[in-house]
Amino acid sequence: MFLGLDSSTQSLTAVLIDPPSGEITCQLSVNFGTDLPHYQSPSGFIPGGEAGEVHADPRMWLEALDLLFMRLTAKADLSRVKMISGSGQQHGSVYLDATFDQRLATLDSASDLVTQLAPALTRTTSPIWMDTSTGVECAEITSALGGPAEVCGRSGSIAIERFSGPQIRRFFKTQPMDYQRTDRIHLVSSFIASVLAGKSVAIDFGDGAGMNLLSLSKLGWDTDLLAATAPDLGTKLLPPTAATTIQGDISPYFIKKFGFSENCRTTLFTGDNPASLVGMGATTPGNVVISLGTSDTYFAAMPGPKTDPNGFGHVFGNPAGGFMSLICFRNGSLAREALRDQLGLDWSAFDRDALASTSDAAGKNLMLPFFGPEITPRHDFTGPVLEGSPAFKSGSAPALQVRALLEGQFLNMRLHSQWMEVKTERIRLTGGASKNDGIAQLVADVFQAPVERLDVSNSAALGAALVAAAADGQDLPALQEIFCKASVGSSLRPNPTLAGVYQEALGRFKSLIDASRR
Ligand code: ADP
Ligand code: XUL
Repeated sequence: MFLGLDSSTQSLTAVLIDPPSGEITCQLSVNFGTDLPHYQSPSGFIPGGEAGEVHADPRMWLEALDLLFMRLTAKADLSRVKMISGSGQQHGSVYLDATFDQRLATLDSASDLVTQLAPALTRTTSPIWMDTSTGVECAEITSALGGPAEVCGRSGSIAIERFSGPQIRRFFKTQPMDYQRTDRIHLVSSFIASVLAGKSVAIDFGDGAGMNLLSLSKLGWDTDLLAATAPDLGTKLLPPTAATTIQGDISPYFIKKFGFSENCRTTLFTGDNPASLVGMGATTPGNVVISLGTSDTYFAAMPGPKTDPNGFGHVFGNPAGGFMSLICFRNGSLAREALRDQLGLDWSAFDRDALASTSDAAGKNLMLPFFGPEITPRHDFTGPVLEGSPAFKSGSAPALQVRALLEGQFLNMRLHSQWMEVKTERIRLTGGASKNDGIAQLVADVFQAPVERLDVSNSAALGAALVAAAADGQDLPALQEIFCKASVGSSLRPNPTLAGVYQEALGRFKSLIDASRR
Protein backbone atom coordinates (compact mmCIF):
# COMPACT_ATOMS: atom_id res chain seq x y z
CA MET A 1 0.00 0.00 0.00
CA PHE A 2 1.01 3.61 -0.58
CA LEU A 3 0.18 6.51 1.70
CA GLY A 4 -0.42 10.10 0.62
CA LEU A 5 -0.73 12.94 3.11
CA ASP A 6 -1.95 16.47 2.50
CA SER A 7 -1.31 19.16 5.11
CA SER A 8 -3.71 21.83 3.88
CA THR A 9 -5.06 25.04 5.37
CA GLN A 10 -7.83 23.52 7.44
CA SER A 11 -6.91 19.86 7.82
CA LEU A 12 -4.37 17.07 7.48
CA THR A 13 -5.65 14.25 5.26
CA ALA A 14 -4.41 10.73 4.59
CA VAL A 15 -5.30 8.60 1.57
CA LEU A 16 -4.13 5.00 1.48
CA ILE A 17 -4.18 3.19 -1.87
CA ASP A 18 -3.79 -0.47 -2.78
CA PRO A 19 -2.82 -0.60 -6.48
CA PRO A 20 -3.31 -4.36 -7.02
CA SER A 21 -6.98 -4.14 -6.01
CA GLY A 22 -7.42 -0.63 -7.42
CA GLU A 23 -8.98 0.39 -4.11
CA ILE A 24 -8.63 3.44 -1.93
CA THR A 25 -8.26 1.53 1.33
CA CYS A 26 -8.77 4.39 3.73
CA GLN A 27 -9.28 8.17 3.78
CA LEU A 28 -9.02 10.06 7.04
CA SER A 29 -8.64 13.68 8.15
CA VAL A 30 -7.70 15.64 11.23
CA ASN A 31 -9.48 18.99 11.22
CA PHE A 32 -7.31 21.64 12.85
CA GLY A 33 -10.21 23.72 14.11
CA THR A 34 -12.38 21.00 15.62
CA ASP A 35 -9.79 18.33 16.55
CA LEU A 36 -7.13 20.68 17.92
CA PRO A 37 -9.18 23.57 19.37
CA HIS A 38 -6.40 24.58 21.79
CA TYR A 39 -4.54 26.24 18.89
CA GLN A 40 -7.49 28.62 18.61
CA SER A 41 -7.39 28.43 14.85
CA PRO A 42 -10.93 27.44 13.84
CA SER A 43 -10.08 27.71 10.14
CA GLY A 44 -6.46 26.59 10.42
CA PHE A 45 -4.88 30.00 10.89
CA ILE A 46 -4.57 32.44 13.79
CA PRO A 47 -7.42 34.96 13.50
CA GLY A 48 -6.94 38.71 13.88
CA GLY A 49 -3.61 39.18 12.12
CA GLU A 50 -2.76 42.81 11.45
CA ALA A 51 -1.63 44.58 8.27
CA GLY A 52 -2.47 41.59 6.11
CA GLU A 53 -0.62 39.04 8.25
CA VAL A 54 -2.07 35.55 8.24
CA HIS A 55 -0.05 33.04 10.24
CA ALA A 56 -0.55 29.49 11.49
CA ASP A 57 1.03 27.58 14.36
CA PRO A 58 3.47 24.95 13.05
CA ARG A 59 3.06 22.99 16.30
CA MET A 60 -0.53 22.37 15.21
CA TRP A 61 0.71 20.66 12.03
CA LEU A 62 2.99 18.42 14.14
CA GLU A 63 0.31 17.51 16.64
CA ALA A 64 -2.05 16.73 13.75
CA LEU A 65 0.52 14.27 12.37
CA ASP A 66 0.69 12.32 15.65
CA LEU A 67 -3.11 12.34 15.90
CA LEU A 68 -3.67 11.31 12.27
CA PHE A 69 -1.34 8.33 12.56
CA MET A 70 -2.93 7.30 15.84
CA ARG A 71 -6.33 7.30 14.15
CA LEU A 72 -4.93 5.48 11.11
CA THR A 73 -3.62 2.60 13.24
CA ALA A 74 -7.23 1.85 14.19
CA LYS A 75 -8.29 1.67 10.52
CA ALA A 76 -5.36 0.15 8.66
CA ASP A 77 -2.33 -2.09 9.06
CA LEU A 78 0.41 0.52 8.63
CA SER A 79 3.10 -2.18 8.42
CA ARG A 80 1.84 -2.77 4.84
CA VAL A 81 2.76 0.78 3.71
CA LYS A 82 5.74 0.64 1.31
CA MET A 83 6.18 4.32 0.56
CA ILE A 84 4.81 7.63 1.81
CA SER A 85 4.60 10.90 -0.09
CA GLY A 86 2.68 14.05 0.61
CA SER A 87 1.78 17.64 -0.09
CA GLY A 88 1.28 20.86 1.79
CA GLN A 89 -0.56 24.13 1.35
CA GLN A 90 1.78 26.13 -0.85
CA HIS A 91 3.94 29.10 0.17
CA GLY A 92 3.78 28.62 4.01
CA SER A 93 7.27 28.71 5.56
CA VAL A 94 8.77 27.21 8.74
CA TYR A 95 11.95 28.52 10.44
CA LEU A 96 14.28 26.26 12.47
CA ASP A 97 17.55 26.52 14.35
CA ALA A 98 20.63 24.29 14.15
CA THR A 99 19.22 21.76 16.64
CA PHE A 100 16.42 20.68 14.28
CA ASP A 101 18.30 17.87 12.53
CA GLN A 102 19.71 16.50 15.78
CA ARG A 103 16.23 16.50 17.27
CA LEU A 104 14.83 14.67 14.22
CA ALA A 105 17.57 12.06 14.40
CA THR A 106 16.90 11.27 18.06
CA LEU A 107 13.09 11.44 18.34
CA ASP A 108 11.82 9.41 21.28
CA SER A 109 8.62 7.50 20.50
CA ALA A 110 7.63 7.64 24.18
CA SER A 111 7.18 11.38 23.81
CA ASP A 112 5.46 13.40 21.04
CA LEU A 113 6.50 15.55 18.09
CA VAL A 114 5.50 18.94 19.51
CA THR A 115 7.42 18.51 22.77
CA GLN A 116 10.58 17.42 20.99
CA LEU A 117 10.58 19.65 17.90
CA ALA A 118 8.93 22.94 18.93
CA PRO A 119 12.06 24.18 20.77
CA ALA A 120 13.84 24.30 17.39
CA LEU A 121 11.44 26.88 15.93
CA THR A 122 13.06 30.31 15.51
CA ARG A 123 9.77 31.85 14.40
CA THR A 124 6.89 30.68 16.54
CA THR A 125 4.30 31.15 13.80
CA SER A 126 4.38 30.51 10.06
CA PRO A 127 3.10 32.93 7.42
CA ILE A 128 0.74 31.07 5.08
CA TRP A 129 -0.68 31.62 1.58
CA MET A 130 -3.44 33.96 2.76
CA ASP A 131 -0.88 36.51 4.01
CA THR A 132 -0.75 39.80 2.06
CA SER A 133 1.63 41.73 4.33
CA THR A 134 4.67 41.85 2.04
CA GLY A 135 3.83 44.49 -0.58
CA VAL A 136 6.96 46.50 0.31
CA GLU A 137 9.21 43.43 0.14
CA CYS A 138 7.75 42.43 -3.25
CA ALA A 139 8.58 45.92 -4.56
CA GLU A 140 12.12 45.71 -3.15
CA ILE A 141 12.82 42.32 -4.71
CA THR A 142 11.32 43.46 -8.03
CA SER A 143 13.42 46.58 -8.15
CA ALA A 144 16.61 44.72 -7.19
CA LEU A 145 16.08 42.39 -10.15
CA GLY A 146 15.21 45.20 -12.57
CA GLY A 147 11.44 44.78 -12.93
CA PRO A 148 8.52 42.34 -12.75
CA ALA A 149 9.24 40.74 -16.14
CA GLU A 150 12.68 39.69 -14.93
CA VAL A 151 11.35 38.12 -11.70
CA CYS A 152 8.59 36.33 -13.64
CA GLY A 153 10.88 35.14 -16.42
CA ARG A 154 13.27 33.60 -13.92
CA SER A 155 10.98 32.24 -11.21
CA GLY A 156 7.67 31.67 -13.04
CA SER A 157 5.76 34.42 -11.21
CA ILE A 158 6.13 38.13 -10.56
CA ALA A 159 6.88 38.86 -6.87
CA ILE A 160 3.71 37.84 -5.04
CA GLU A 161 2.83 38.77 -1.43
CA ARG A 162 2.02 35.23 -0.30
CA PHE A 163 5.09 33.64 -1.93
CA SER A 164 7.77 32.49 0.51
CA GLY A 165 10.66 34.68 -0.72
CA PRO A 166 8.96 38.00 0.09
CA GLN A 167 7.79 36.44 3.40
CA ILE A 168 11.36 35.43 4.26
CA ARG A 169 12.54 38.95 3.45
CA ARG A 170 9.95 40.43 5.81
CA PHE A 171 11.10 38.09 8.61
CA PHE A 172 14.71 39.12 8.01
CA LYS A 173 13.72 42.81 8.19
CA THR A 174 11.41 42.63 11.22
CA GLN A 175 13.27 39.98 13.31
CA PRO A 176 16.90 40.11 12.12
CA MET A 177 18.29 38.27 15.16
CA ASP A 178 15.79 35.43 14.79
CA TYR A 179 16.53 35.29 11.08
CA GLN A 180 20.23 35.04 11.84
CA ARG A 181 19.85 32.08 14.19
CA THR A 182 17.65 30.33 11.62
CA ASP A 183 19.67 27.45 10.23
CA ARG A 184 17.04 25.89 7.98
CA ILE A 185 13.95 27.24 6.22
CA HIS A 186 11.29 24.76 5.16
CA LEU A 187 7.98 24.96 3.36
CA VAL A 188 5.00 23.24 5.00
CA SER A 189 5.58 20.36 2.58
CA SER A 190 9.31 19.88 3.22
CA PHE A 191 8.82 20.41 6.97
CA ILE A 192 6.42 17.46 7.27
CA ALA A 193 8.55 15.40 4.86
CA SER A 194 11.60 16.05 7.07
CA VAL A 195 9.80 14.90 10.21
CA LEU A 196 8.84 11.63 8.49
CA ALA A 197 12.33 11.11 7.08
CA GLY A 198 14.04 11.87 10.40
CA LYS A 199 16.29 14.46 8.73
CA SER A 200 15.92 17.76 6.89
CA VAL A 201 14.95 17.00 3.29
CA ALA A 202 14.79 19.23 0.23
CA ILE A 203 11.99 21.31 -1.18
CA ASP A 204 10.67 19.90 -4.48
CA PHE A 205 10.33 21.77 -7.82
CA GLY A 206 6.54 21.89 -7.51
CA ASP A 207 6.38 23.73 -4.21
CA GLY A 208 9.78 25.43 -4.58
CA ALA A 209 8.49 27.37 -7.59
CA GLY A 210 6.02 29.09 -5.24
CA MET A 211 8.81 30.97 -3.49
CA ASN A 212 10.01 33.53 -6.08
CA LEU A 213 13.44 31.93 -5.57
CA LEU A 214 13.65 28.95 -7.93
CA SER A 215 15.16 29.36 -11.38
CA LEU A 216 12.83 27.47 -13.74
CA SER A 217 15.50 27.12 -16.39
CA LYS A 218 18.22 25.86 -14.03
CA LEU A 219 15.95 24.05 -11.53
CA GLY A 220 18.15 25.43 -8.75
CA TRP A 221 17.97 28.45 -6.45
CA ASP A 222 18.51 31.69 -8.41
CA THR A 223 21.48 33.44 -6.80
CA ASP A 224 20.25 36.94 -7.71
CA LEU A 225 16.82 36.27 -6.23
CA LEU A 226 18.41 34.78 -3.10
CA ALA A 227 20.60 37.89 -2.72
CA ALA A 228 17.65 40.25 -3.26
CA THR A 229 15.60 38.38 -0.63
CA ALA A 230 17.81 38.00 2.45
CA PRO A 231 21.51 37.54 3.36
CA ASP A 232 22.94 34.02 3.50
CA LEU A 233 19.61 32.61 2.35
CA GLY A 234 21.31 30.01 0.15
CA THR A 235 22.84 28.34 3.21
CA LYS A 236 19.44 27.98 4.86
CA LEU A 237 17.86 26.07 1.93
CA LEU A 238 18.76 22.61 0.67
CA PRO A 239 19.16 22.26 -3.14
CA PRO A 240 15.69 21.64 -4.65
CA THR A 241 14.91 18.23 -6.18
CA ALA A 242 12.09 16.26 -7.87
CA ALA A 243 9.16 15.18 -5.67
CA THR A 244 9.62 11.53 -6.57
CA THR A 245 13.13 11.46 -5.03
CA ILE A 246 13.23 8.79 -2.33
CA GLN A 247 14.63 10.06 0.99
CA GLY A 248 15.30 6.71 2.61
CA ASP A 249 13.63 4.81 5.43
CA ILE A 250 10.92 6.33 7.58
CA SER A 251 12.13 7.67 10.94
CA PRO A 252 12.23 4.99 13.71
CA TYR A 253 9.86 7.21 15.73
CA PHE A 254 6.98 6.21 13.41
CA ILE A 255 7.99 2.56 13.27
CA LYS A 256 7.94 2.22 17.05
CA LYS A 257 4.94 4.40 17.70
CA PHE A 258 2.54 3.48 14.88
CA GLY A 259 3.75 0.14 13.55
CA PHE A 260 5.19 1.20 10.19
CA SER A 261 7.54 -1.35 8.68
CA GLU A 262 11.30 -0.86 8.83
CA ASN A 263 11.21 -1.10 5.03
CA CYS A 264 8.76 1.77 4.64
CA ARG A 265 10.39 4.63 2.75
CA THR A 266 9.44 8.25 2.13
CA THR A 267 9.79 10.67 -0.78
CA LEU A 268 9.95 14.44 -0.92
CA PHE A 269 6.63 16.26 -0.54
CA THR A 270 5.20 18.77 -3.03
CA GLY A 271 2.62 21.58 -3.02
CA ASP A 272 -1.10 20.84 -2.84
CA ASN A 273 -1.75 22.13 -6.35
CA PRO A 274 0.99 20.04 -8.01
CA ALA A 275 -0.27 17.02 -6.03
CA SER A 276 -3.83 17.73 -7.22
CA LEU A 277 -2.62 17.75 -10.81
CA VAL A 278 -1.51 14.16 -10.23
CA GLY A 279 -4.67 13.19 -8.31
CA MET A 280 -6.90 14.63 -11.04
CA GLY A 281 -5.10 12.52 -13.64
CA ALA A 282 -3.94 15.60 -15.53
CA THR A 283 -0.15 15.39 -15.56
CA THR A 284 0.26 15.20 -19.36
CA PRO A 285 0.08 18.36 -21.51
CA GLY A 286 -3.34 18.78 -23.14
CA ASN A 287 -5.12 18.02 -19.88
CA VAL A 288 -6.55 20.96 -17.98
CA VAL A 289 -8.12 21.08 -14.53
CA ILE A 290 -10.63 23.82 -13.82
CA SER A 291 -11.76 24.13 -10.23
CA LEU A 292 -14.95 26.14 -9.73
CA GLY A 293 -14.78 26.91 -6.02
CA THR A 294 -15.10 30.13 -4.05
CA SER A 295 -12.47 31.42 -6.46
CA ASP A 296 -11.89 29.62 -9.75
CA THR A 297 -8.52 28.11 -10.60
CA TYR A 298 -7.16 26.77 -13.84
CA PHE A 299 -4.17 24.47 -13.82
CA ALA A 300 -2.57 22.45 -16.52
CA ALA A 301 0.55 20.51 -17.42
CA MET A 302 3.10 22.17 -19.72
CA PRO A 303 6.15 20.61 -21.38
CA GLY A 304 8.52 23.58 -20.95
CA PRO A 305 8.93 26.48 -18.54
CA LYS A 306 7.00 29.15 -20.44
CA THR A 307 5.91 32.11 -18.33
CA ASP A 308 2.95 34.47 -18.54
CA PRO A 309 4.11 37.73 -20.22
CA ASN A 310 1.35 39.56 -18.34
CA GLY A 311 2.52 38.16 -15.00
CA PHE A 312 -0.95 36.96 -13.93
CA GLY A 313 -0.33 33.21 -14.02
CA HIS A 314 2.17 31.11 -12.07
CA VAL A 315 4.41 28.26 -13.17
CA PHE A 316 5.28 25.39 -10.84
CA GLY A 317 7.10 22.08 -11.31
CA ASN A 318 4.89 19.13 -12.34
CA PRO A 319 5.59 16.13 -10.04
CA ALA A 320 5.41 13.87 -13.10
CA GLY A 321 8.13 15.92 -14.85
CA GLY A 322 7.96 19.18 -16.78
CA PHE A 323 5.92 22.09 -15.53
CA MET A 324 2.40 23.21 -14.73
CA SER A 325 0.53 26.48 -14.73
CA LEU A 326 -1.70 27.78 -11.96
CA ILE A 327 -3.98 30.68 -12.76
CA CYS A 328 -6.35 32.04 -10.08
CA PHE A 329 -9.55 33.96 -10.75
CA ARG A 330 -10.84 35.77 -7.69
CA ASN A 331 -14.33 36.35 -9.09
CA GLY A 332 -15.42 32.71 -9.31
CA SER A 333 -18.45 31.48 -7.37
CA LEU A 334 -18.42 34.85 -5.64
CA ALA A 335 -19.45 36.47 -8.94
CA ARG A 336 -21.89 33.68 -9.86
CA GLU A 337 -23.57 34.11 -6.48
CA ALA A 338 -23.59 37.91 -6.77
CA LEU A 339 -25.44 37.81 -10.10
CA ARG A 340 -27.78 35.08 -8.89
CA ASP A 341 -28.75 37.18 -5.87
CA GLN A 342 -28.88 40.46 -7.78
CA LEU A 343 -31.41 38.98 -10.24
CA GLY A 344 -33.30 37.09 -7.52
CA LEU A 345 -32.60 33.70 -9.13
CA ASP A 346 -31.49 30.30 -7.83
CA TRP A 347 -28.99 27.81 -9.28
CA SER A 348 -31.69 26.34 -11.54
CA ALA A 349 -31.24 29.45 -13.74
CA PHE A 350 -27.70 28.16 -14.44
CA ASP A 351 -28.92 24.65 -15.41
CA ARG A 352 -28.65 23.10 -18.83
CA ASP A 353 -32.33 23.64 -19.69
CA ALA A 354 -32.29 27.25 -18.59
CA LEU A 355 -29.17 27.97 -20.64
CA ALA A 356 -30.62 26.13 -23.66
CA SER A 357 -33.40 28.72 -23.77
CA THR A 358 -30.84 31.37 -24.72
CA SER A 359 -28.70 29.26 -27.08
CA ASP A 360 -29.41 31.67 -29.97
CA ALA A 361 -27.57 34.36 -28.03
CA ALA A 362 -24.36 32.34 -27.60
CA GLY A 363 -21.34 34.64 -27.76
CA LYS A 364 -23.45 37.69 -28.72
CA ASN A 365 -23.62 39.69 -25.48
CA LEU A 366 -20.46 40.26 -23.50
CA MET A 367 -19.99 40.62 -19.76
CA LEU A 368 -16.72 41.28 -17.96
CA PRO A 369 -17.70 39.08 -15.01
CA PHE A 370 -15.97 40.98 -12.23
CA PHE A 371 -18.04 42.07 -9.23
CA GLY A 372 -14.96 43.25 -7.32
CA PRO A 373 -11.16 43.48 -7.73
CA GLU A 374 -9.71 40.72 -9.92
CA ILE A 375 -6.21 39.25 -10.12
CA THR A 376 -6.52 37.74 -13.62
CA PRO A 377 -6.49 40.29 -15.15
CA ARG A 378 -5.20 42.40 -12.26
CA HIS A 379 -7.55 45.36 -11.96
CA ASP A 380 -9.77 46.99 -9.34
CA PHE A 381 -13.07 46.38 -11.06
CA THR A 382 -16.07 47.79 -9.20
CA GLY A 383 -18.75 45.85 -11.04
CA PRO A 384 -19.40 43.90 -14.25
CA VAL A 385 -19.08 45.66 -17.61
CA LEU A 386 -21.82 44.86 -20.16
CA GLU A 387 -21.84 45.22 -23.93
CA GLY A 388 -24.73 43.96 -26.09
CA SER A 389 -28.43 44.23 -26.78
CA PRO A 390 -30.67 46.66 -24.84
CA ALA A 391 -32.63 43.74 -23.32
CA PHE A 392 -29.38 42.26 -22.08
CA LYS A 393 -27.96 45.48 -20.67
CA SER A 394 -31.18 46.58 -18.95
CA GLY A 395 -31.48 43.28 -17.08
CA SER A 396 -35.03 42.75 -18.36
CA ALA A 397 -33.94 39.33 -19.66
CA PRO A 398 -32.05 37.76 -16.69
CA ALA A 399 -31.32 34.55 -18.61
CA LEU A 400 -29.20 36.52 -21.07
CA GLN A 401 -27.11 37.88 -18.21
CA VAL A 402 -26.56 34.44 -16.69
CA ARG A 403 -25.33 33.14 -20.04
CA ALA A 404 -23.06 36.16 -20.60
CA LEU A 405 -21.61 35.93 -17.08
CA LEU A 406 -20.62 32.28 -17.54
CA GLU A 407 -19.37 32.84 -21.08
CA GLY A 408 -17.37 35.81 -19.79
CA GLN A 409 -15.79 33.73 -17.00
CA PHE A 410 -14.70 31.00 -19.39
CA LEU A 411 -13.63 33.37 -22.19
CA ASN A 412 -11.51 35.13 -19.57
CA MET A 413 -9.93 31.78 -18.60
CA ARG A 414 -9.34 30.89 -22.24
CA LEU A 415 -7.80 34.29 -22.95
CA HIS A 416 -5.50 34.24 -19.93
CA SER A 417 -4.24 30.70 -20.46
CA GLN A 418 -3.23 31.27 -24.10
CA TRP A 419 0.35 32.09 -23.09
CA MET A 420 0.88 28.41 -22.25
CA GLU A 421 0.55 27.52 -25.95
CA VAL A 422 -0.82 24.09 -25.09
CA LYS A 423 -3.90 22.86 -26.96
CA THR A 424 -6.71 21.95 -24.56
CA GLU A 425 -7.68 18.35 -25.29
CA ARG A 426 -9.62 17.43 -22.17
CA ILE A 427 -10.90 19.40 -19.21
CA ARG A 428 -11.40 17.88 -15.81
CA LEU A 429 -13.81 19.94 -13.78
CA THR A 430 -13.96 20.03 -9.99
CA GLY A 431 -15.20 22.28 -7.17
CA GLY A 432 -18.70 23.13 -5.91
CA ALA A 433 -20.10 24.56 -9.16
CA SER A 434 -18.78 21.70 -11.33
CA LYS A 435 -21.79 19.52 -10.57
CA ASN A 436 -23.99 22.00 -12.43
CA ASP A 437 -24.48 20.56 -15.95
CA GLY A 438 -25.28 23.92 -17.49
CA ILE A 439 -22.07 25.46 -16.26
CA ALA A 440 -20.07 22.38 -17.28
CA GLN A 441 -21.56 22.45 -20.81
CA LEU A 442 -20.55 26.09 -21.25
CA VAL A 443 -16.99 25.22 -20.22
CA ALA A 444 -16.96 22.55 -22.95
CA ASP A 445 -18.42 24.92 -25.56
CA VAL A 446 -16.21 27.93 -24.83
CA PHE A 447 -13.01 25.83 -24.75
CA GLN A 448 -14.25 23.44 -27.50
CA ALA A 449 -12.97 20.50 -25.47
CA PRO A 450 -14.67 17.55 -23.75
CA VAL A 451 -15.36 18.01 -20.04
CA GLU A 452 -15.21 15.25 -17.43
CA ARG A 453 -15.95 15.25 -13.74
CA LEU A 454 -14.26 13.00 -11.18
CA ASP A 455 -15.44 11.37 -7.97
CA VAL A 456 -12.13 12.22 -6.31
CA SER A 457 -12.62 14.28 -3.16
CA ASN A 458 -9.12 14.50 -1.70
CA SER A 459 -7.26 15.06 -4.96
CA ALA A 460 -4.04 16.35 -3.33
CA ALA A 461 -3.68 13.45 -0.87
CA LEU A 462 -4.63 10.95 -3.60
CA GLY A 463 -2.06 12.57 -5.90
CA ALA A 464 0.54 12.21 -3.17
CA ALA A 465 -0.28 8.50 -2.76
CA LEU A 466 0.17 8.11 -6.54
CA VAL A 467 3.52 9.94 -6.37
CA ALA A 468 4.58 7.47 -3.65
CA ALA A 469 3.64 4.53 -5.87
CA ALA A 470 5.41 6.09 -8.87
CA ALA A 471 8.55 6.62 -6.79
CA ASP A 472 8.42 2.89 -6.00
CA GLY A 473 8.57 2.13 -9.72
CA GLN A 474 4.88 1.79 -10.58
CA ASP A 475 3.57 3.25 -13.84
CA LEU A 476 1.90 6.59 -13.07
CA PRO A 477 -0.35 6.81 -16.17
CA ALA A 478 -1.61 3.27 -15.51
CA LEU A 479 -2.35 4.14 -11.88
CA GLN A 480 -4.15 7.32 -12.95
CA GLU A 481 -6.35 5.22 -15.30
CA ILE A 482 -7.47 3.26 -12.24
CA PHE A 483 -7.67 5.90 -9.52
CA CYS A 484 -8.59 9.07 -11.46
CA LYS A 485 -11.52 7.83 -13.55
CA ALA A 486 -14.25 10.20 -14.71
CA SER A 487 -17.50 9.46 -12.92
CA VAL A 488 -20.05 7.60 -14.98
CA GLY A 489 -22.31 9.83 -17.06
CA SER A 490 -20.35 12.96 -16.15
CA SER A 491 -18.76 13.58 -19.54
CA LEU A 492 -19.95 16.33 -21.87
CA ARG A 493 -18.98 16.98 -25.49
CA PRO A 494 -18.56 20.49 -26.89
CA ASN A 495 -21.03 21.70 -29.51
CA PRO A 496 -18.75 22.07 -32.57
CA THR A 497 -21.06 24.57 -34.28
CA LEU A 498 -20.07 27.08 -31.59
CA ALA A 499 -16.32 26.93 -32.33
CA GLY A 500 -16.36 29.97 -34.61
CA VAL A 501 -18.82 31.85 -32.40
CA TYR A 502 -16.53 31.73 -29.34
CA GLN A 503 -13.37 32.29 -31.38
CA GLU A 504 -14.89 35.54 -32.61
CA ALA A 505 -16.28 36.44 -29.16
CA LEU A 506 -12.81 35.98 -27.66
CA GLY A 507 -11.42 38.84 -29.78
CA ARG A 508 -14.25 41.20 -28.78
CA PHE A 509 -13.89 40.13 -25.13
CA LYS A 510 -10.19 40.97 -25.19
CA SER A 511 -10.87 44.42 -26.65
CA LEU A 512 -13.47 45.10 -23.95
CA ILE A 513 -11.02 44.09 -21.20
CA ASP A 514 -8.23 46.20 -22.68
CA ALA A 515 -10.54 49.22 -22.88
CA SER A 516 -11.78 48.74 -19.30
CA ARG A 517 -8.30 48.53 -17.81
CA ARG A 518 -7.02 51.65 -19.51
P1 ADP B 1 -14.17 26.11 -1.82
O1 ADP B 1 -13.36 26.89 -2.80
O2 ADP B 1 -14.55 26.93 -0.62
O3 ADP B 1 -13.62 24.76 -1.50
P2 ADP B 1 -16.28 24.63 -3.19
O4 ADP B 1 -15.44 24.00 -4.25
O5 ADP B 1 -16.84 23.76 -2.13
O6 ADP B 1 -15.59 25.89 -2.54
O7 ADP B 1 -17.48 25.37 -3.96
C1 ADP B 1 -18.47 26.05 -3.23
C2 ADP B 1 -19.28 26.91 -4.17
O8 ADP B 1 -19.95 26.13 -5.16
C3 ADP B 1 -20.40 27.64 -3.45
O9 ADP B 1 -19.93 28.85 -2.96
C4 ADP B 1 -21.46 27.81 -4.53
O10 ADP B 1 -21.36 29.12 -5.06
C5 ADP B 1 -21.07 26.85 -5.62
N1 ADP B 1 -22.17 25.91 -5.95
C6 ADP B 1 -22.67 24.92 -5.19
N2 ADP B 1 -23.68 24.30 -5.83
C7 ADP B 1 -23.83 24.90 -7.04
C8 ADP B 1 -24.69 24.71 -8.17
N3 ADP B 1 -25.64 23.76 -8.20
N4 ADP B 1 -24.53 25.53 -9.23
C9 ADP B 1 -23.58 26.48 -9.22
N5 ADP B 1 -22.74 26.71 -8.20
C10 ADP B 1 -22.86 25.92 -7.11
C1 XUL C 1 -1.66 28.64 -4.63
C2 XUL C 1 -2.22 28.99 -3.29
C3 XUL C 1 -3.19 28.06 -2.65
C4 XUL C 1 -2.48 27.25 -1.59
C5 XUL C 1 -3.44 26.65 -0.59
O1 XUL C 1 -0.80 29.60 -5.12
O2 XUL C 1 -1.88 29.99 -2.72
O3 XUL C 1 -3.84 27.25 -3.59
O4 XUL C 1 -1.69 26.27 -2.18
O5 XUL C 1 -4.19 25.64 -1.09
